[in-house]
Amino acid sequence: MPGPVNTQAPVERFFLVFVNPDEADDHYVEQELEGLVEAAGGEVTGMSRQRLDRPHKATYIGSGKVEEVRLAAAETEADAVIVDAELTGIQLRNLEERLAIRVLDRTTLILDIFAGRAKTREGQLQVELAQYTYRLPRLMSVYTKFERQRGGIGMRGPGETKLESDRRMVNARISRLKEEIEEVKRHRHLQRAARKAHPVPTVSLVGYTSAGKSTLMNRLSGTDLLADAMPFATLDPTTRRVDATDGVSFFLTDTVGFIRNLPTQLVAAFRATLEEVTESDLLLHVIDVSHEEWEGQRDAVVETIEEIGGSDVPVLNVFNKIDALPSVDEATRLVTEWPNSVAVSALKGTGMADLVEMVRKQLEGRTGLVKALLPYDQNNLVESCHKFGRVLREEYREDGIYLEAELVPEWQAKLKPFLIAG
Ligand SMILES: Nc1nc2c(ncn2[C@@H]2O[C@H](COP(=O)(O)OP(=O)(O)OP(=O)(O)O)[C@@H](O)[C@H]2O)c(=O)[nH]1
Ligand SMILES: [Mg+2]
Repeated sequence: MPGPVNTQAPVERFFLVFVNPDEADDHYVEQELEGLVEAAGGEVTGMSRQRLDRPHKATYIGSGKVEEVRLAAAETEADAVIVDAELTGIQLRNLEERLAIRVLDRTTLILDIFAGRAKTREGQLQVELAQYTYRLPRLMSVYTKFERQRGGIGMRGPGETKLESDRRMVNARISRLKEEIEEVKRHRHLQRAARKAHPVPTVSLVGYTSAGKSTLMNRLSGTDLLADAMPFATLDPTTRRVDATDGVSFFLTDTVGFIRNLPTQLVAAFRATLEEVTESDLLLHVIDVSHEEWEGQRDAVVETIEEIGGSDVPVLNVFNKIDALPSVDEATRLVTEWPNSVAVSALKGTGMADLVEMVRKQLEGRTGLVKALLPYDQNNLVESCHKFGRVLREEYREDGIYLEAELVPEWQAKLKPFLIAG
């Protein structure tokens, strides 16, 4: 009898090439890419670095470096080389030819991780759209012998070159994906419209990948979401209602983390998911202050928020992982220096009361106290206020139902015909 067959794919081995211009960031940049390789299920065999003022048009790295990488990759028995940059189709093809090995860039790696993480239909469609959009201008590298052939590509039309027919097919696929995303989005819009109709404000967690968003979400809303040191543990968004003890209620959304140089195709493809963020009443920007590069990470997140059109949403800076700081004074100093900030440890639960209090204050302007007298046939409205708002007083009087409630403006408007003074 033959032994059990090993069905697991062998771990892919990667040789890394860095072109980071600033020596001071080396450690961080390398660690980040290694983390991405691990998240994609790969292994690092070695690395090489080149300082470049300007990348070479043909091969990105210089020709001497290309030769050095070719030898090192072969010696370490790597399956592929990853360049920590966004490469053009020409650069990819030239590098694959000269290195005699498959070549990936950072964006392809990130897209690969996303493809592995997407669970919902919408997430999967968005990742696929990003992949095709990224691949389209780089299609020519399909013709080097190291590029894996993908399904669907390769049917030749009459009188067309293979490249032309491939482009046409990818374009058709992109259009179909966009249509499908529109369809799923319409459904999501209905869900969100239902949520928006509730007199409860919405809050979204944003931040660099691994900053602790899901850990904070679990802490605040009792969810059991995956929280992991691996980058991009979260891809699809989750929303839960949070009812804090001191009378503040809001919908909290956890979503995908950001990273520096986030591929624009990815940001564009994820527009539907990220709309949730831009339409929130408040953003909690979770920052891992125990990270040596937290200020750079913070800037990258602020940039991405701008890119998705969320600059107008108020932001509360949540300095997280203060348990991992060398001293508490550090946390105190940060909070005094930065306006609209609070220091917490999502892991240990430190600072949660302060955080909730800050959220309450920020949302205060969102809800207002209304007093209304509703006819008995408006019982549905009363029920909704109970279910989703904060009813402070309710009396069944002869002339109708008297209600005092805290509501967001949309709901204040619904009660408008029944408002009473005093
Ligand atoms: N020491 C410490 N570790 C924390 C804290 N909060 C989160 N972590 C850890 O940081 C890692 C990342 O946490 P996540 O909650 O998955 O981070 P995230 O922001 O959701 O990450 P992505 O979904 O990948 O974008 C996990 O290993 C957590 O246990 C904290 O307050 N202190
Ligand atoms: Mg997460």
